[in-house]
Amino acid sequence: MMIRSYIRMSLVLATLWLGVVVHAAGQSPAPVANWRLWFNRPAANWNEALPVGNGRVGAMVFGGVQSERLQLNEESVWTGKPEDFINPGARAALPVIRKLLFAGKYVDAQQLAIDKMMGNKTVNSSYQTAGDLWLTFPAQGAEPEGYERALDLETAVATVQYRQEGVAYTREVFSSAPDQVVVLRLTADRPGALSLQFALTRPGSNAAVSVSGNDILLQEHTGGGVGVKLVTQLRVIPEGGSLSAGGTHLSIEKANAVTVLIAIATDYTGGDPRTTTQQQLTAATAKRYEDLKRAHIQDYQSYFNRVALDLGVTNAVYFPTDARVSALQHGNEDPHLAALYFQFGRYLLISSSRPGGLPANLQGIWADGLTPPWSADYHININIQMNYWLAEVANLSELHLPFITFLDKLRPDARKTAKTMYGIDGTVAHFTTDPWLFTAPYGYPSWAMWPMGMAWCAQHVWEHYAFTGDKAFLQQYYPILKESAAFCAQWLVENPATGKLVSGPSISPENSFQTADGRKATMVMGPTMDHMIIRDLLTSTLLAQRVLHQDEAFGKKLEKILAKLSPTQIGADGRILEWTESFQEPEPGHRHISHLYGLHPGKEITRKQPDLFAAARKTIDYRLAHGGGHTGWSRAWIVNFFARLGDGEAAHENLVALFKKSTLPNLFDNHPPFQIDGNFGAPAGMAEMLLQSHDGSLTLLPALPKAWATGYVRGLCARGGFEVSMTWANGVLQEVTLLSRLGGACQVRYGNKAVTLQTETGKVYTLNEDLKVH
Ligand code: FUC
Repeated sequence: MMIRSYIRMSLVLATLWLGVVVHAAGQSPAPVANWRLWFNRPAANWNEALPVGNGRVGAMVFGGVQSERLQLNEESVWTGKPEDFINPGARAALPVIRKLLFAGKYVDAQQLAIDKMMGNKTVNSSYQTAGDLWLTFPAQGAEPEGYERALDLETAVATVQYRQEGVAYTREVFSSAPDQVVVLRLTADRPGALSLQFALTRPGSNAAVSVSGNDILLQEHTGGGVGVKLVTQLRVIPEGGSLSAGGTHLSIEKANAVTVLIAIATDYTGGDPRTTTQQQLTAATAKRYEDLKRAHIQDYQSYFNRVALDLGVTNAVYFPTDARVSALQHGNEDPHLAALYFQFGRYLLISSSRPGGLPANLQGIWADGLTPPWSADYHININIQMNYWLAEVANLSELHLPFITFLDKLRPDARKTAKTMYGIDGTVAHFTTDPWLFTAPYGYPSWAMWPMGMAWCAQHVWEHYAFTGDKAFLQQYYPILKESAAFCAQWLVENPATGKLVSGPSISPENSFQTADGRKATMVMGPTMDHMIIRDLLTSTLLAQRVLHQDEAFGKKLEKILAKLSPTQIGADGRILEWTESFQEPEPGHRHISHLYGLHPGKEITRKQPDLFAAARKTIDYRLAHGGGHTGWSRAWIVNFFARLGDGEAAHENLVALFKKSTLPNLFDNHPPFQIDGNFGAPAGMAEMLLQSHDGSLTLLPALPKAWATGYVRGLCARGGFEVSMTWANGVLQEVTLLSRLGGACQVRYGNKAVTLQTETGKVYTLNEDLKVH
């Protein structure tokens, strides 16, 4: 143990003084600088294990030598069931609560909301593990040598390699989208060297496990009968040697190689999961391992290879990933780790969000045990939205679709909640939901009384269109925008003091303020974020109507509302007001920075409004000065804010803070605990540092930090259907290439220069640092 920690410390120190540039970015990459996470020891816990996934089925690979664990997941392994828990008293209480809030009786209003607005959700629901596969190897005299555990982001294959008693052992693990199974392959360089036992378990001891032929079958009706029916089925295919069965396990003796196939299914979308796993295993068994692997890599690379990024390489790349993270925590510079984190974000999205499936939850698809934090659900007051900030810009547009189809499925319940709770049309959702598709609030108003969940999410429909120009898509999903806008149109009420339209009762997620008599409250009429979201939503809905030539009359109504909507205000101290009035803040460094929605992901605050732009800067500086950014996702959001403010150094500083304070050894984002939103949000912020397209022009390198002085990026996407590649050196743009997918005009900006190009569909335009086409 002591020797191990000595070696690790030496590696850290070596990295520190070896933190020199071995390869300037922009040149062809040094061979070692590839996209791999690797470690020289097995995972000591779940936060060190390596994730593989095909969007639906995932595994965390621990890489133990004598005992290997693959913790398994399937996206629909959920307990619970649909439940209508709308509080029947809501509708009558609504005008009373509004009146109390307008009169400044915040605490009284809050009490009424607890009694009359919060639903009584009685059915527990949680995402859960699909089980664990255990491989047990016989004890050997000698210690393993040359141990390496790795995840190759270029192939999406995890490997474990070591030598023991003169034999080299290799394991490969991947989750195949084409074949819908997890595949594990064990080989050794000496014939007959593989003897081991396989067992399948699930926490809670309620699963029925049986063995038949080459298969182990695990079945459970999750949630004690209130949840999905789960089947996890394992097939062991040895080459050489013998296979024998125990009560609940299978053993292999002296095999040359073994292929293991794992199929997991539930009845979430109907059908018999047992039939599904059987069919998937039959089909995969008929294929050779090499063919399964080839199909997997081909499919995965069709997404992954669309973007290349080089921010520079130092000697740090010679060190294991955990040593790099730890060296960075000691002040080492490692731009390649930032690029690795970016590509890891893309890897995680490809592995947890595929068309036809559920969206990535709070942990993507990877969660251990039966009670993951926050049930690993879909929080819709920032978290799931952040999961998808990366999708379009990082050239993974199709992977955005699970979120949008999920919103579509939320609509019936969202309509019912709007009507029953508030007596109005359209769709509403609150702070969170799950695959049982509820939209009513429950719990405490301090986080739940926020009717803007759907309105924020709906914006993703417009964003997908803005990047792709896909009119058929917009036509199909326009009702998500329209119904949410319809809700907002009726939800807003006039503030008697200002004559402006305000949203309420509502909160500024999940922040609180101090009332005049020193008490803590959360609900108001008119939190700033609500108006920013509504402004964004109504504007996008109007744009969609113009594209689709429909709903003109409704559009006129929206225009009137926009004109009367309460504007974003700047307080006496120069910050953006978070609520309609300036309150004392019990938590000035609060993790939610909701009133900067207009800066990011919204587009209300740009350099075209210098006052708001400066106020946004003050707002974020103030939050940070009071300990802000202390959760992974909050820090990731801050990276995006500074990118939008055009401050590359501050954006980079916060990215490094994310690596230092909120990153686990396997590069998972740490809330704490692990929460995947930061893994998507920070790479999205990195993309914003390199390219922005939210304000009508395409801005190149708007927030390039000194630490990335020389580099290149290929394949980022911009609104208007442009694919952008750039090289830069010593902080200066060298060349930019634009592929116009949709044709049309495009204003390109770099520093103080701007040029407008008239582009043709499918044509490539190359510009130099003066933005001259050549
Ligand atoms: C939001 C945040 C929490 C956490 C939870 C899952 O409500 O306020 O920090 O990320 O979602």
